[in-house]
Amino acid sequence: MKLYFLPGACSLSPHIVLREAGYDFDLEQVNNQEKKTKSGLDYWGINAKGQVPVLELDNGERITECPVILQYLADQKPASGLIPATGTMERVRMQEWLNFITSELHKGFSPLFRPTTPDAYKDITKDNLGKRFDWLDKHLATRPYLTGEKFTVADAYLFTVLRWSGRLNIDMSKWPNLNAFIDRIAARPKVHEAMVAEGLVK
Ligand SMILES: N[C@@H](CCC(=O)N[C@@H](CS)C(=O)NCC(=O)O)C(=O)O
Repeated sequence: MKLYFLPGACSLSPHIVLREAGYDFDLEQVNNQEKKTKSGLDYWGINAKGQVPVLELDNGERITECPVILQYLADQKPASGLIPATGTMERVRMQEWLNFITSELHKGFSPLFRPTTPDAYKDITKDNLGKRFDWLDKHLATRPYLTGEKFTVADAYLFTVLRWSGRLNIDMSKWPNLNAFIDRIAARPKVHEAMVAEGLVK
């Protein structure tokens, strides 16, 4: 399979999961300005939504949307323990996390990346994110990972979006448990490998 990605973007989360689950996979970097892949393909032809991530299966079928790709990857490798089984209450809780991360955090950050967003709106956006961070910080005060003692796909996704605070100069000192979470996930060997492969760290 192949993952289309932008370095450090939300596509880092399926990239981490591909490595954590032990997949054999290819990576193809996308140039977001030109909407071209590194090998020269028109990215609009890969994903008509123009966004990463796209997971291309060996049969050519393509899957989009972070939470869906994460669930697909983990479901194909149940032994990896990266997601609870479908139909269980634990899976419902996992879906709550993925939905929260995608709608409240991932898309909560998006206006901060747009050069056209007015400063006043950026301030409101940061306030809103701060409220979510307050709650998350309390949650992570008593457990190392979102659902308890085990790393899951939700942690890969949360780590990916929380990393953006550094790029956006959001002062995270108010949320020590979020900082500890970021450090804990970054220290995982497969996460480090993914970040090296995307050129985010040496
Ligand atoms: N709903 C999509 C959103 C994906 C998304 O926001 N991708 C961003 C990077 S984090 C992107 O490709 N942005 C480039 C663009 O929109 O032109 C998902 O969950 O996968």
